[in-house]
Amino acid sequence: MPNLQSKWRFLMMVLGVQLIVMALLSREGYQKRVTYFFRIFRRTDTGVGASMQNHTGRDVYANLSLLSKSQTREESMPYCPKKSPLVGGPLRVTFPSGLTLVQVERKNPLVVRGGRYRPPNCESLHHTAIIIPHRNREHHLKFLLYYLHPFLQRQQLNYGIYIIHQAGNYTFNRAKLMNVGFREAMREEDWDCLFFHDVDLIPEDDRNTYTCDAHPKHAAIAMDKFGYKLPYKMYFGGVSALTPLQYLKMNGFPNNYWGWGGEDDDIGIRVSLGGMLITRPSLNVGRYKMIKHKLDKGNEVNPRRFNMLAKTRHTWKEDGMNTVEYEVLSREYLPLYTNITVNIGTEKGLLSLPPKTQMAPPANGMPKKDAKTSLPDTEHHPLS
Ligand code: UD2
Ligand code: MN
Repeated sequence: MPNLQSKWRFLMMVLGVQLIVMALLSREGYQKRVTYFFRIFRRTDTGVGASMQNHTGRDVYANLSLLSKSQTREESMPYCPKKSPLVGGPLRVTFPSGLTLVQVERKNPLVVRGGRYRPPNCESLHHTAIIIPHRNREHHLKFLLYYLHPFLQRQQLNYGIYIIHQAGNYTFNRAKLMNVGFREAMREEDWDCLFFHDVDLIPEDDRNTYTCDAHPKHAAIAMDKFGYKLPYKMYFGGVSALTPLQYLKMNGFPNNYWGWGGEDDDIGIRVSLGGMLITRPSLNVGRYKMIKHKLDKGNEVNPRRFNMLAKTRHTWKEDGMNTVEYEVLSREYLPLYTNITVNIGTEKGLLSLPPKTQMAPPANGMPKKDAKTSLPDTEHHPLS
């Protein structure tokens, strides 16, 4: 049986230990240790979700339903904030089979005829047109629309999407289609920024804002196909953004690059010939996934591209926006985009025009032209 003295000694010991523990805890490191403990608990609670987020990002449609359609637009709405509260960072990008344009429409109830949108509750600070050169890539277009619409809505932009569809089977000409897109989009609205966008590039981070900078912007800086790195310093391919003034300052894009390659470098050279610099988002923001594909039939590698690039400094003023010639075959205001089908001719110009029915075959997934929503068919544009 322990006597009273040893009980007393035991009690003192316990008290002593407690005092030491308290003294330790109240020292500088206390807070750190407590935080550490809490972090351990939090990690076990939400670890899976958190790590999934870091690697795969958010659903591009998350929280978009917060934008309600029911509210009627008031005459004088406040401007949207400089930084949209819906922008959050990395997005999850996958390409599920079976997606249809009707599903994309349903997911985007606030997008109106011609692929136009403006925020329902505030006046946007930015009016951006997206110009997409296109032929026979309906499968890619569907995915791009699925991701691009909510992406742009998250950024509270007033925007419109234009597909510039090259008619016929003659060699593809990406840069000339961009010139057409510029002219045709500006005819419709006083856009303050134009995004020139490959159909197969999906942005992976909504902080990559689709607005223009003080200098031409190259947005697709980090692509999966280049290991999320810039392939070379002057690279200007994929997705780029210019104000109308910047675009005209460099006389737009070249019209004479037929087939794959070279035109993006020519455009990069024009930026500096126009006395401008290239701006870029950071590597972790300007991220894109390219939908895998092979080189298209009708877009064979252009063997003359290096010779042409060597001459850009002599040719840029004589070839570009000031000389682009084309014929608009149809303009369709579809639910998710405006489709402009265009005859851009060949190297020799706009000489032989086949009958219209042969020039613009109805593309898969593209509704037939609706007489009510189309402008007059034939407009010739030898531009001054
Ligand atoms: C690279 C560049 C691209 C361009 C091209 C050379 C990237 C991510 N992009 O793309 O900006 O400089 O090289 O020309 O590095 N298209 C059609 N139908 C066709 C052919 C092309 O719609 O039959 C359009 C479409 O928007 C496509 C774009 O042209 O995304 C570029 O063509 P690509 O995707 O075949 O070339 P790619 O991926 O090598
Ligand atoms: Mn591509």
